[in-house]
Amino acid sequence: MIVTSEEVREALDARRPVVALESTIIAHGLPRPRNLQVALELEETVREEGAVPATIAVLDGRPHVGLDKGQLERVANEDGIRKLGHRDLPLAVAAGASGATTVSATALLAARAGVRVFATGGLGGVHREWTVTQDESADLGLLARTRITVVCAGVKSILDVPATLQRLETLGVAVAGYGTDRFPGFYLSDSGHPVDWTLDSPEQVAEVMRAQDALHAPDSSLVVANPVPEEEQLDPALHARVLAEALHACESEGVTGQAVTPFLLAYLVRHTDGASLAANLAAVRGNVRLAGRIAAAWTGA
Ligand code: PSU
Ligand code: MN
Repeated sequence: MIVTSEEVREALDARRPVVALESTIIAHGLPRPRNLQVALELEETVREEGAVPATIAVLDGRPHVGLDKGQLERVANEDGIRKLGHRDLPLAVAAGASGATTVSATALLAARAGVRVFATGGLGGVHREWTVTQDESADLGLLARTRITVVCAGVKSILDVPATLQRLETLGVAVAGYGTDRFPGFYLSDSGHPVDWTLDSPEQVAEVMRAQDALHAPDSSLVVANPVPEEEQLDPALHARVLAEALHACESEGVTGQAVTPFLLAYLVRHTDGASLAANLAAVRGNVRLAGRIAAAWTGA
């Protein structure tokens, strides 16, 4: 059912490092034409660390783990490419549809294909106004049930960050700051909230992964929260001002469901003159590079 590219299959069979990459950030999180460039660049970054990139998406009803250039182009440029959470996968397969995979769908497909390390920008989570909308990303529930290591810059700052941290605790998902005891804030280096655990090297992360397996703990994820470097973060005052406007616009325009996150991210790009995009890209690049190193430590390469 899952089409694993030859390169990815060979690397997995030989226990060489592989890093899964999601495609929603490409199709729905970044503006065209920059998105395709970024998709290619992220794959190149994984390669620089000696790992094989496995970008994941569904094309014509087939889940793909590892895309060639033409397939990446489809994800970046095709009109009508859907946004698929894990619940959408069987529906997309049966309909023969094409879609980009969110963190939840990517983590599921990666784990099924045998890929253990995954890099993204920021996780989805509990939205502000949760008590009214009940909007909580399916990312969290899936990560509570899937054995994968996710390298991210925390959760998107458009969310209710403390509520999301609490939900991760409740769900039993392990969270560690990478080189920091502060939980990163996606566009910002520090969300203002602490984390209980700090890991300082790819080898330490791999040790935790081995301990997860040795303990036969429930099949949950390890979240490695890697902050964007302070010199590349979005100016916190600008972030606070534009985010407040974005949340207001989202509500007054009646945006709901899957459209909320892309709407807010795009609003920030427009109203920060691209500064939020620069910070988002800096965060993703750093995460992808670290994921390559973790994958290498994990496979002992
Ligand atoms: N990280 C980014 N940009 C994004 C996303 C993550 O830097 O666009 C995507 C991920 O695919 C994540 C999704 O799973 O946003 C969350 O969407 P929702 O809140 O609708 O679950
Ligand atoms: Mn949502």
